[in-house]
Amino acid sequence: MSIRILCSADLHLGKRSADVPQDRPEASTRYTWDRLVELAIAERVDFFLLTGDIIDEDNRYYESLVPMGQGLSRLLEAGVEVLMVSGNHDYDVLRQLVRDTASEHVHLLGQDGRWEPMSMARNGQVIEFLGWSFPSRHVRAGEMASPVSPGPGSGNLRIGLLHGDVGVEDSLYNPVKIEQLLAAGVDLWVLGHIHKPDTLHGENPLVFYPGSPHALSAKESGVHGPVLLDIDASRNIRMKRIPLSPVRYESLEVDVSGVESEEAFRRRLMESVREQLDLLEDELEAVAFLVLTITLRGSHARTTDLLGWAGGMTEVEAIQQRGSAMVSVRKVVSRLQALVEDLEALSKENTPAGILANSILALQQHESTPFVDAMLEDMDKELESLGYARVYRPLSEAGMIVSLGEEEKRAMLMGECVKLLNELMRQKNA
Ligand SMILES: [Mn+2]
Repeated sequence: MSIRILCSADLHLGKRSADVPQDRPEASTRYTWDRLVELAIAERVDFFLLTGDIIDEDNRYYESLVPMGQGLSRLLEAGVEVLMVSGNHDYDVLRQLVRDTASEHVHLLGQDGRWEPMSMARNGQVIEFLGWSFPSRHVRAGEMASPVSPGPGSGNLRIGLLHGDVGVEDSLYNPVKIEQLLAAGVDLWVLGHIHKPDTLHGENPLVFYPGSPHALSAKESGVHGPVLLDIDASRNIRMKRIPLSPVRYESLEVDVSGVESEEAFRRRLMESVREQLDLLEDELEAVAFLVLTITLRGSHARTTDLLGWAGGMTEVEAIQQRGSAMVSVRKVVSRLQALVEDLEALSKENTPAGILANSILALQQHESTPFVDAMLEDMDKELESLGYARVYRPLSEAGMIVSLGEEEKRAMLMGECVKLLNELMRQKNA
């Protein structure tokens, strides 16, 4: 008979998704916790594995206590065994929550940073679990002992649970070498910490990150949801991802070359959105909010007009609806080309247009010029002062201000240079 297991991690109970209406229940990870519990019960799973960062932080204790307690008791009634390990965010609070919601069917493995084995019988099979929990917020290289299955060749199915940063040597969050996992005598590793779903090793053992079940920001684009495993008596593992996240982030590129009017622009844009919705069709059933980052590509003489036409999109709650999914636009990014025949020649001119052309070329080629460096420096100053602004403090405290990477800053700057240059050229040619 087969064993059915639901795997998830990095729920961050207590957090809400960015760029969606904050008063809607679907914005909150608590919503997804309830869906996970329902799914485990509806799919009649034998085990529900949670590999760390289930709770966002210690200060989420009171917020998490009731939903956790309710969920765990529903799982208990349904006869589901829950096995967890804690991660860097919930190393302390998960221990306390599990103690307070005391149940003999809820197990937090490997407390105090020691590997803990636990055997459980189901459907005539014995399954040996092996888990390790974060003892503190930071765990550096070498601080975790390598996992070793107890006793050789029991013939039982062995499953490892671990939170950590596989393959990132200098990580503060338990850097683990994949070799350590492959050598542990375990048939299957369920990992936590990385929010993007990822399979690191296909079989013998299967090693994977189920990823977070609830997308929290545009950085977590793509499908998110738990993984359902069916393991038959001969150890064949069938793996199925359930796209459960009520929020989905995607980026969409729209080529606006040759779009001459606002009407044509709208048509091009809505077509692109529809095409993307068609592609995602099978994964939208549970999605309440599909949040797009739109990148405009191609070349266009009236860059400023174009960005004006695009501006209205980000101001409304939704631009389209597909089934239950409301489609919104969080941001429109310009990656338009300069509409100049010979940028190289123009860049030699000591004119405003020449300086802009030179800057665009430098930014494209990842080079720096005094002018580009000065603009980047100004940008840093402005961004820094924004961080201190009183109006943004609530966002900052909610952890919703995302800092821009070097690449992003350069790309933004290039967008501005192109916009200016195109405007200059248009005025010159008018
Ligand atoms: Mn983590």
